[in-house]
Amino acid sequence: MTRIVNIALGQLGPVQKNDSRASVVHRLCAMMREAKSLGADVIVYPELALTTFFPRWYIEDMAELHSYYEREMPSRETLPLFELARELGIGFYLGYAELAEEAGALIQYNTAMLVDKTGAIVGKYRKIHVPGHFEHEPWRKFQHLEKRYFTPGKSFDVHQAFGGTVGMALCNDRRWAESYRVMALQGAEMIFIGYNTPVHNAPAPQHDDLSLFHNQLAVQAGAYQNGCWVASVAKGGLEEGVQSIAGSLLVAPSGEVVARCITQGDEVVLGRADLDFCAVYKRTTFNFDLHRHPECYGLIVQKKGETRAADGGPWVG
Ligand code: CDT
Repeated sequence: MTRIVNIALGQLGPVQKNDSRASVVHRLCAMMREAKSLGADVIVYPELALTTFFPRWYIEDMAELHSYYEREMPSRETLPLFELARELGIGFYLGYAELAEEAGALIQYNTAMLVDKTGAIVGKYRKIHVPGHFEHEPWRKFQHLEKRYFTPGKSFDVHQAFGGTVGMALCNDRRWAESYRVMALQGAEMIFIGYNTPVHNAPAPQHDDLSLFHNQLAVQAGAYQNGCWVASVAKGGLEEGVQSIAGSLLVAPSGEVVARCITQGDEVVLGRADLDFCAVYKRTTFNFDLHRHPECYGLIVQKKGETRAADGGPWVG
């Protein structure tokens, strides 16, 4: 049995505030059809793909805020995606804002789901490394209020799908070595990541010129150090006056980029992932069983940070 998975990068261009869910789903469906025509088994869409990136605004009205979240999945507006997946026999990963009811309370998550070729949800992931800030900070050109709008998730799980082991992450997670490693320790062979990354990060404007470089650096390192395929997909372009990086890519377990989007808009690019190629790294250089020393890594889970009082306390993100 071959273990080739054809992975389509389903990069989205901007979604403006007044774009309806139906219009976005229409774009996603067109991309799904194109991916299928290229021979894709699965298409990876971005983070918060169904709406504009609303954490750029301080929204006090709860009804307005909650209009960006999904209360159920599939919802009436997203059902066509599930139906098309089943009709075409193609899976998808999709990021969206989730409003979950837990013990009578509404909890807001930044979520991704994995859907198989029958249109069934295989698993969900709730973003753990939620970036940005909690309070309104008017000095910024635009806000990044993810910490206000999303409760962090609790675990990086893996799922059996498309003939292999799949993990999911979202945007800022891709910058953290821990994300990949926890999934790789569960045997992840493919990791799907959606992102929305503004070029400008107000607390660290000196990084703005490096935002595409850092995106690629993080994903290449994560793939190589864990012997995984990583598909990382943007919502890019100029959205409500804010420029976000595009640069979606598929990286092999060797750390090499094997497919890449080249525009700032809706774009489908196919990459061929041989899952057996993971073993070339997982059984040699990164053979965890042979080479890891967990007895030396205790601090990683015992300690959160290394902030020194002399630095004047924690910096902002
Ligand atoms: N969506 C998301 O996680 N974006 C972040 C930008 C953080 S800047 C406060 C990212 O890591 O790309």
